[in-house]
Amino acid sequence: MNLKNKVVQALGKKLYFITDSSDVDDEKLLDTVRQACEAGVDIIQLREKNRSDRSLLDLTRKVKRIVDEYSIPLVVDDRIDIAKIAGCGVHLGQNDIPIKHARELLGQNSIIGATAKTVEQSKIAQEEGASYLGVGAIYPTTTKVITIRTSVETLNAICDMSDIPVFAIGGLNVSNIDILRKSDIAGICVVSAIMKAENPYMAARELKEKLATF
Ligand code: TZP
Ligand code: MG
Repeated sequence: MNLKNKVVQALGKKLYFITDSSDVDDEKLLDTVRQACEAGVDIIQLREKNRSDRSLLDLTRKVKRIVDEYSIPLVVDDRIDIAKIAGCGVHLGQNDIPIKHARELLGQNSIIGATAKTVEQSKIAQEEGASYLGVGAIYPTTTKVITIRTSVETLNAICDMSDIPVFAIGGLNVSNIDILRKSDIAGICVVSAIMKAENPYMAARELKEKLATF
């Protein structure tokens, strides 16, 4: 077993929460972020597609203040500039600035995540200095995103070649993650399973508890 898997085994699978405030106001979004932190999510991504630069920066700073209280890392989707100003990490897709340039701009200590759907994309992201990979969509998703499905077989192949943590994403919830039991993932990413839950705290707790049995 390599070092990555030893660390995952020792610490348990992680729960990575991604925001989407398309249907909620900022007050509700910040409350959901706090509930997710209270429930013990391991990392949070601010994924907000329809905001002005200023509004996104303000929101990132507000979310950063909350996650800092819990020592939970924050990454912002797409925006290396906002990440640099707000002092958080960044998550980049295949159409965003390449990982190597983000690494040059943000330095060695920043979290830089990469979306990868194939073994080839995963290799490149890793070689360019990605901190982790987000792989999916494992299931169809109701979240607004342009994506294609990734099979569990491809996910497993990516896990096998990867020395950095691999997170599965896409349509995952407490009822369907058993499909990933045998995968060497670092954890799972969810948007709607927490964002759209009536009780985000309980939803995150249930996911954490289930992941603890993996
Ligand atoms: N990338 C692939 S699927 C997805 C992203 C951002 C959305 C996941 O959202 P949900 O609600 O957990 O399916
Ligand atoms: Mg992107």
